[in-house]
Amino acid sequence: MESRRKPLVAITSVLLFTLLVGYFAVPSLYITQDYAVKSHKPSFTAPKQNIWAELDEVEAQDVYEFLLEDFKHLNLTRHPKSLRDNFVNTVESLKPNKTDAVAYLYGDADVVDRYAKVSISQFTDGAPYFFYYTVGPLPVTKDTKAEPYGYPFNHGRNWIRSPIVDFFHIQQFSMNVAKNVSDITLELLGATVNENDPNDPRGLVAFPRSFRVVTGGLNFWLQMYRPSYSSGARTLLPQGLYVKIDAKSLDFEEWTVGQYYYNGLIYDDEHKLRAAIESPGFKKTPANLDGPWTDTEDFESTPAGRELPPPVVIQPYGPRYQLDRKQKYISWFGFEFFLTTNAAQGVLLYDIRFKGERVMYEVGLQEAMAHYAGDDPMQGGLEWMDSFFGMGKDAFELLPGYDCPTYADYLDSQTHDKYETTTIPNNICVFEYTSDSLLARHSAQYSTTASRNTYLTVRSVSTVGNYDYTIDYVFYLDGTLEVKVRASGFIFAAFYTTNSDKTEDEYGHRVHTALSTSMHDHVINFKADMDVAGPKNDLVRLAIEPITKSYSWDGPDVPKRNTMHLVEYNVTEETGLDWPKNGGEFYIVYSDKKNAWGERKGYRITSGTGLGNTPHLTIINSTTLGDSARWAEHDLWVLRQKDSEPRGADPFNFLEPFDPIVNFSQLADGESLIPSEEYDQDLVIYFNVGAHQVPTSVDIPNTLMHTASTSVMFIPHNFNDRDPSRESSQGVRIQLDGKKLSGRFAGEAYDEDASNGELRTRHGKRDAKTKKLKAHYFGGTYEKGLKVPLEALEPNFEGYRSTMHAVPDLTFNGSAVFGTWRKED
Ligand SMILES: *[C@@H]1O[C@H](CO)[C@@H](O)[C@H](O)[C@H]1NC(C)=O
Ligand SMILES: *[C@@H]1O[C@H](CO)[C@@H](O)[C@H](O)[C@H]1NC(C)=O
Ligand SMILES: *[C@@H]1O[C@H](CO)[C@@H](O)[C@H](O)[C@H]1NC(C)=O
Ligand SMILES: *[C@@H]1O[C@H](CO)[C@@H](O)[C@H](O)[C@H]1NC(C)=O
Ligand SMILES: *[C@@H]1O[C@H](CO)[C@@H](O)[C@H](O)[C@H]1NC(C)=O
Ligand SMILES: *[C@@H]1O[C@H](CO)[C@@H](O)[C@H](O)[C@H]1NC(C)=O
Ligand SMILES: *[C@@H]1O[C@H](CO)[C@@H](O)[C@H](O)[C@H]1NC(C)=O
Ligand SMILES: [Cu+2]
Repeated sequence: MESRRKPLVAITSVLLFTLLVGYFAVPSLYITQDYAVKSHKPSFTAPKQNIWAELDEVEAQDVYEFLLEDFKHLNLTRHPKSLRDNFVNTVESLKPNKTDAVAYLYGDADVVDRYAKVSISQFTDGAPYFFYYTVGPLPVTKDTKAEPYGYPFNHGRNWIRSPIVDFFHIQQFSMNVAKNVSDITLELLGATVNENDPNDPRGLVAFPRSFRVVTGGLNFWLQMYRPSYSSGARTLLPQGLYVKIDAKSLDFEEWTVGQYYYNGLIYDDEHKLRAAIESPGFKKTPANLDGPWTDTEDFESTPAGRELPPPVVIQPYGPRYQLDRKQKYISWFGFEFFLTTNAAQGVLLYDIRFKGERVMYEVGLQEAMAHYAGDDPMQGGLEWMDSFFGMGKDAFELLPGYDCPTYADYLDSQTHDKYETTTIPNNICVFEYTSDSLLARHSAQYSTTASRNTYLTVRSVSTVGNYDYTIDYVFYLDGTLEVKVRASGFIFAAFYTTNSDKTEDEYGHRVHTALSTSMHDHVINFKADMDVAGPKNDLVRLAIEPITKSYSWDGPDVPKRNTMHLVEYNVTEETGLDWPKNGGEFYIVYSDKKNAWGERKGYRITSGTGLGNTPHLTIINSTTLGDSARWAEHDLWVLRQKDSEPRGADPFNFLEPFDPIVNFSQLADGESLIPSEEYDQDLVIYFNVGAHQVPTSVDIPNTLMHTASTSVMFIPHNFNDRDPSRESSQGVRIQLDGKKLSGRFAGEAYDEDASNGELRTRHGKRDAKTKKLKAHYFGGTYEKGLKVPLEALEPNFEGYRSTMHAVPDLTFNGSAVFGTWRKED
């Protein structure tokens, strides 16, 4: 019997990890599940290799060494100081073409060669560029080559031009601007920047909204913020002063300070603002000061009951899934899939099968966008594309017993940037959970039957600056798959001037003295490469429509009956769809194969659980987004699957919204979905989750996950011949006493012994009087009381030590694209 040991609380030390080889050198706390009376965990190995696995540290180093040699002519430096240097930026595994992957998974082909996808930062023609290359096959041999990686991109180009050369100078310039007008900031905001300690709680920080990209460089507005005391509440502490910076020149010596904006008015320069302040009648706005109101916890309150811990779920007998940790392969009641990660996207699942049949080749996040609106220069142009910062890079350790049950399995992931590998421990969890509501139940006259709804969840949490996204892939016993995202953390709030001439109330609600929530749309895009019972699929809109019809059996009494019926519409070309009004259509991906009843095997795609329908972007033709996120404009897209279109988005899109490297409109360009020579009916779905968020007072201090959540569900639609959860669910059937036909259909012969063998009994005892089994359990049961160790109920964080999380500060530093920049002398 294998004892299950796993890190309960590992020490997160992103910086430390970069110095140590492997994370095993880092002390961790462990729990032993010595209360597990049986082990359901024989050694388990994936049937195939995980061909999507992220590069390990050895592979990444191999690639770095190869590139340093192969691109010798670029004088690649290991320690870049700015984008004026040439260097290897990011390194990750290149996902194999589906064509090759499928030949390996389902044919006789050899395992697919491993390749890396790298970005190299290169200063060319007086400007910084990022170039994508593939490097392979790996490990490096004399056959290994670096080749431009351009085929998935707009115009086949493998590069983007960066509008930014030097992060240090953006930060420094912004702080210098604020320092130069210290008299103004003191007068209007009651604080000045502290150069020696930018986080001085009494100081100010100047935060650049540096993503309104114009040709050849940047124009940006910056806004003053108070640093938060401790909890990271900076985005609740905007101040009412904004400054425009013209940073179009790649030479920061040429940058200039433009207009100032305060209380609804524009001032051409600091002198004009000074003069106005000194003139009579100048109207000041209230201060937005930090205080206990930004605290995330209330440690003091003691309402009755708070002293008792809440109920928890335990898993005394171990999990029922099987996990191959090395290959990151999971098998659970018919579901089988591979898991991998990368810095930009986080968790990706591949080759999802149910009961041996293909369901999805791939499902994974493409981009997490948040688009704000407001009547000030920060909120009015605010937009984030969080894969740029790194949904995987920013997926930090999970807290056992809180983020996931204590008994979950925790996996690590690795990312590579600027010649270093970072291991983030315990940042993915896998667990089963039993819902508080049943999967199925029925009370018959003489019996009641109940089947528990136990599901499998794969979870990670990405903390991108102010926001925390909990991303779940949930598998249900009937073959349903749910993709769910919940948001928490600090909202990115707007300064509230309390100026009745402004239109600020059109964009949110006032939630503190000088603070307003600011409306925004979260649109989070996923790709689902559907292979429902094989690759040949098509999308059908099954409409539920009203109809007036005569039926022969109605006769003259009812000449015409108002009723409803089903109508099928084939989706015959690549297109975007919105969820239908009144849920009046089902979007079904059908296979060319049929079930036993002659019905086409399908999976229905629908807006799932959480807060209403999943949203698409409200804004039409966003001025900020350009062509960088057209996928946000509809709920669901159906496209042809193509090896040349592996992704619907790219983190570099954030830098060039008006000429994005991935132009989604070119993917969704109306090609025919009618089978033909060049279309073999393999389709791909892109879908969005998220929210139209108008935060309210309950979002202070943090947004709450139970309402800030939506999901999309993939539900078997005649995929099987009957409900497959029947054979896997666990539950009980209670027979009622004293009736011969107990629990059976009328007329069915009663055979006292019939149920003996099939159905388990708890103690094999029959009712003394009737001789009948009273309760028939199906699936395992708990047989006796357990001594549960405290750790199963309450994780032990004593001795928890941790160093800094590399949460990005939402400037360019620390992003998946730019990596971490360290000042070096
Ligand atoms: C690399 O360094 C050599 C020698 O200093 C120099 O001649 C060459 O121009 C450099 N190449 C690049 C691309 O910077
Ligand atoms: C970038 O981030 C790293 C790690 O958080 C930090 O040490 C460094 O000072 C930052 N650089 C800039 C320019 O902000
Ligand atoms: C700050 O003021 C100094 C002195 O007037 C000036 O040289 C410098 O350019 C100013 N810096 C910024 C960022 O405005
Ligand atoms: C829709 O597609 C199915 C399957 O390809 C086909 O049998 C049917 O005729 C199509 N219906 C219409 C109205 O084109
Ligand atoms: C979107 O806006 C741009 C200007 O920002 C304009 O050139 C373009 O025609 C607009 N496109 C559509 C489809 O409205
Ligand atoms: C993958 O597919 C693309 C697009 O068809 C093709 O250009 C590329 O060569 C393929 N890669 C491999 C390794 O076959
Ligand atoms: C993106 O693709 C669409 C459709 O092909 C096209 O109209 C648009 O001009 C493209 N945008 C860019 C910046 O190339
Ligand atoms: Cu939000």
